[in-house]
Amino acid sequence: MRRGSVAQLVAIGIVCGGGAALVAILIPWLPDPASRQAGRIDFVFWFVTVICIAIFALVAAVIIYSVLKFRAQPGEDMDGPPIHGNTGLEIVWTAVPAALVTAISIVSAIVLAKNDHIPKASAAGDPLHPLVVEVTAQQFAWSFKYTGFGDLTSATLKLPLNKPVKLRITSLDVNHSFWVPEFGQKQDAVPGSWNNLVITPDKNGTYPVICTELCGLGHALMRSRAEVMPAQKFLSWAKGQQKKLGGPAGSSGKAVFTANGCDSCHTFTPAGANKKIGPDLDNLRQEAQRAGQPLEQFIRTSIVDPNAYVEPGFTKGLMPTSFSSLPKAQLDALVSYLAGGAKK
Ligand code: HEC
Ligand SMILES: [Cu+2]
Repeated sequence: MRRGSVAQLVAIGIVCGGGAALVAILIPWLPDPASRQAGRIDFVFWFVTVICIAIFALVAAVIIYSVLKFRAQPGEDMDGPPIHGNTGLEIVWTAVPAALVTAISIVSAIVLAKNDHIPKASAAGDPLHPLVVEVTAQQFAWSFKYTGFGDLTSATLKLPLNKPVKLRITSLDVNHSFWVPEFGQKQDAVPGSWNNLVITPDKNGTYPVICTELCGLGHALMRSRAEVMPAQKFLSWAKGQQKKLGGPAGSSGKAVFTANGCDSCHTFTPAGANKKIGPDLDNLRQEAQRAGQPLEQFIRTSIVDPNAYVEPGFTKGLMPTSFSSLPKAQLDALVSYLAGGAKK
């Protein structure tokens, strides 16, 4: 092969590889990672992407060069020269991909093992190392329970910065899947089993929690938030929340309301809630009348057995049925809070 042809081949390869690299770099395919695990996964993505771009550049260069150079001239109708295999070339194009695929497997295996591993705590007795959170999915809501904090529950996933968190994920009904794009990993929520996911958030902020398994009518609404905050702030939130939820009935109703994510579907002015997926709870008095039930009884039944009476114009089965397992004191507090706030 003449030197001029090699230069042309290389030039075409650089143009193709450069174009592919720009597509990879300039388009924001993935959100910025907000956990150590996502950072490692990003590294694997780039490792594979660089290899792919190099191979693409090589293949594209050879194809484009051949199409331009060896095209049949007008009027030329001869067969090309007969070609036998090229042993050297065949060894190279078998050995190089084998080495690359092996390298990708090794890098991926290391990252997977690291991502599942919870390192030892630097200080003994750190209550946040690791923090265990039970994640319960159900049509169509998430709930997060902090077993180390008296089974405190929350409708949003609050997490301390730079602490490894062990999520134990399950479902009460059908298959769901837990996903925070910025944390980089998904994990199935399967009824009857507990699946683990380790996350070490390393950036303060609020990120979406998304269900990524088509789970029924309200699947697209099955969202929550993950809030990453400094460890100290997390501790004072957890302790304050424990106190509020355990407080005397009436004073804790609002805490129960937000801790269970009622505000993610309902409007209720005293709690500052303004969502429209469920009926407006400011109008509970008229709604109870329409259902022909006393106010408090109507509210209680609606919470523990939402499908017993379905407000006209709203979809049956959207409101989670798991609130029947709320501790009695919390349920009482919630009912009197809602009854007290319902407009006359
Ligand atoms: C995923 C969305 C969602 C969540 C979360 C949710 N609800 Fe509902 N809720 C609904 C829908 C939809 C209805 C209407 C259909 C029905 O009655 O089942 C409803 C109905 C109700 C009703 C009856 C109102 C009426 O006019 O019939 C009450 C009371 C109520 N919810 C209270 C609550 C409370 C308290 C919580 C938190 C513990 C809560 N809801 C959480 C969606 C939700
Ligand atoms: Cu779901």
